[in-house]
Amino acid sequence: MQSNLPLFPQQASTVAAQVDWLYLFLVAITAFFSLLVAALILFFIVKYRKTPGREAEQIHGSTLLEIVWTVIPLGLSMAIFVWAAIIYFHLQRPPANALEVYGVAKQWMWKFEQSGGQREINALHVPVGRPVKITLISQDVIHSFFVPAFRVKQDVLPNRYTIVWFQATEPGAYHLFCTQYCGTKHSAMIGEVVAMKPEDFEAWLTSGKAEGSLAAQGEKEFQQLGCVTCHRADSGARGPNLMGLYGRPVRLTDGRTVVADDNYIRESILVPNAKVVSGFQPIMPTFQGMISEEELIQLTDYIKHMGEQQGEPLNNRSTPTQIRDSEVTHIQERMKQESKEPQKPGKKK
Ligand code: HEC
Ligand SMILES: [Cu+2]
Repeated sequence: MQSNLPLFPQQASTVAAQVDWLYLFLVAITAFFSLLVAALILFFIVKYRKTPGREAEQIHGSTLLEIVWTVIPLGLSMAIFVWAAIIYFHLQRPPANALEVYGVAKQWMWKFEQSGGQREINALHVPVGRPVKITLISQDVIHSFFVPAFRVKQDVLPNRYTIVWFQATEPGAYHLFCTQYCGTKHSAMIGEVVAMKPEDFEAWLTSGKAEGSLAAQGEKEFQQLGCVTCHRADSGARGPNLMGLYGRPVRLTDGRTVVADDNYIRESILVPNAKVVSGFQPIMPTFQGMISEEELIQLTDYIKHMGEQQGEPLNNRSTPTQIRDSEVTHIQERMKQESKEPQKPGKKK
């Protein structure tokens, strides 16, 4: 918009211009009324200055004036509200075809992971011309993800996934800032988002040394952590079949129904008893403190894609069988035992 007047950062995403127009409108309105008030003050000072032989006159009420100075600001603020809400709604709804990326913030760095397993620190490579959805979480305090050139900003919270999306329009490297004061090295919590031509991005994806896709790593953890003992179709249905769980409503024992999204799956693993699936016993042990945020993301990604790999109908979930209380304690005991042993298969004797 204004290359020789750097009032705003470069516009490098599809929403950047919309955000700037709204912002310019706010600036214009503010400037217009500030100047109007200042000019009127000057005008009245001169026009109604004290002159001999002229007395001040009191005015009591003017319905016309009242209506005018109520309706005009109301109209203006409603226009701003509706305009901003449209942009906000747009920014809150990532398109379905978005490239999925995960980001973990910690004091004081950004860690990103593509679903193919490519990891980066303080850098994120994305293609231009395709929406990119980032699922963000913090390992410690509240941070905030801000890429000025894209005009997107999203708080990054501990214990809860938040989402930000953008579509880059121009190849280039753009600043990434943390905009939530998060400790002594907050100002060093910076990085860059590198937007590349799609073909360059494909080349970049294959150039790194990924340790296998997120889902593949998640599957490994699913075995190592013993999730399979309860969550496989042939595990005697001690736990629900997770096939096709993602994105579907889940009935809970307390009668509520919740949608199985990223946050639900994360909570199911860390605080299994917070929401117990209807028809099942609360026997699942907590994995709090045993799994890192990265591993949680991998497990979730694995569970997300479980249904797709098998191509089975999504509503083919097993029905629970009754388990006796003795069996419940037995399983919990065994889990405790197993969790004390080293989990890396390589270390087993
Ligand atoms: C001791 C058996 C057991 C183990 C081990 C176990 N779970 Fe569970 N899990 C359950 C049971 C029972 C439920 C249903 C009751 C509940 O919600 O707590 C459940 C519920 C869940 C749910 C919610 C499912 C739904 O249909 O809404 C998820 C997700 C889940 N487990 C993931 C895992 C993961 C990942 C692991 C391994 C890190 C794991 N579980 C280990 C028994 C287990
Ligand atoms: Cu921070």
